[in-house]
Amino acid sequence: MVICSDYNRRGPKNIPVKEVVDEAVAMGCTSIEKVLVFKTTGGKVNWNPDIDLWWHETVDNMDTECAAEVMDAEDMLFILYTSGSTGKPKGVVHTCGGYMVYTCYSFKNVFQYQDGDIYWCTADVGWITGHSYIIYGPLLAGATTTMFEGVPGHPDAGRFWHVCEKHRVNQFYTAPTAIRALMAAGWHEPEKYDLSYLRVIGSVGEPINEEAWHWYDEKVGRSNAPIVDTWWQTETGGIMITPLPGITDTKPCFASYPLPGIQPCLLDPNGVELEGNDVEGLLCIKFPWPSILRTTYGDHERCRTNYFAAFKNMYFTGDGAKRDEDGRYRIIGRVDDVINVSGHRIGTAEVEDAIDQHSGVVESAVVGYPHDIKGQGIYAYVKAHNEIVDEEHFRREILAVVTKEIGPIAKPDKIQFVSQLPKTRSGKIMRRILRKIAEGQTDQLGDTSTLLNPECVEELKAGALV
Ligand code: 7RM
Repeated sequence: MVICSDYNRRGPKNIPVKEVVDEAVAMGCTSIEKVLVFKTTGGKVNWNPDIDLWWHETVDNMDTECAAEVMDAEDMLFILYTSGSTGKPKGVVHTCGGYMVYTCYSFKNVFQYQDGDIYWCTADVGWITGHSYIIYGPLLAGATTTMFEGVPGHPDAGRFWHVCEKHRVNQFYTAPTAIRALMAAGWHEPEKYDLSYLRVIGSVGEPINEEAWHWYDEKVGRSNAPIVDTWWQTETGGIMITPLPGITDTKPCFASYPLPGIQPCLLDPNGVELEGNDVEGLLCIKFPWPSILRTTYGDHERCRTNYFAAFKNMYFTGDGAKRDEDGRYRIIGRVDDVINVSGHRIGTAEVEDAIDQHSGVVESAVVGYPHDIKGQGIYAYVKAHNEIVDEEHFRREILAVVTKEIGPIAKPDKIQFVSQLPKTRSGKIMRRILRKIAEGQTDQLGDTSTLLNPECVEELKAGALV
């Protein structure tokens, strides 16, 4: 059974959720027997009486008692798909016992939740942050958790602060991309609201830049609500590295210290652990924790090679990090081909796969570049089969394919059409060059002599969209 709404509200737009579900069912999700639809907007929907049921007509006739199903601690709880450096997204599997123990424990401690508090996490529930810290952690802890349907900037840049004031929110948890967008849209906006109930404010999803950290601290937290810069991943299930409010001194851009029980370490590329402080390396975890991923759905070997084979007896996170003179961690970002767009992990390979599905495309290469609001933007280099007649039309078609295959979040911000991509002799695309061009640093391309087709560099530079 699928439970969905007719539409979701997203700022001024209504998203046709039922229509998306209809399409999935039609495409061959043969296991689906019923679709239970909650009427949110009452907008127009297609109705198949064989499988569709209205929520309001169905629940009225239901028993109010429902016996809990007994589960084994290691039974699967959910699968959440996440991007890696290669191939299709992996289905990260979490199980009942460990995940619930850890999200409850970390929620209570990181947010210092007290009875009677009102907590609000603005994440999308479809992201691991929504799973762990809107639903499981807070509800297991008996907390009051706020759910918000909308976007930060609608109807204006004061929306979040208005909700905080109205519901007297005590703990507020959001992402740097939202902070930067709100900061740009209304530097003084938070001052118009009573935010005196806020005791802890959190950040998650990507490195928070220093300017955004200070704005969040001063304008939102009024220098009186510690920022918890929480580092973790879909695979870790819950928060791993974070300051603890009132216990750890905060430092801009630093996720700081691991939670009790978590054992991070930094390795050099040869897998040698870097001892002591003031070092930088690949972030690994030495010892398992309750909500560690159990497998990648349908492919256990892939889980092993992806996370546990890079370095012996270690979980490898895919992130690089620094440890300062006091042992605090600062996360630098992904070391693999993964772009972090507004806190969403997007594999460059996935976007390339989607673009390549357009029949007019020969091949493509996707890289990230610094973006003021999103953290990173998506830059695509596309080689077409034939001469392009209408670039704008072609661009729109490519964006439509990406939206359909992955989702609107993966739409390239920039598409540069090229006659060839820079290739090494072994046929690998030289992403380093493409990354530099996308960043506007054409004077820092480095050695291009190992390219099979060094002549393409001038064309790439001339056509750069910067
Ligand atoms: C919770 C979540 C995981 C990746 C991770 C990092 C990046 C997350 C922070 C961060 C710097 C942070 N799960 N990341 N939190 N980088 N500081 N506080 O985001 O699976 O979607 O992404 O996100 O690169 O590996 S996720």
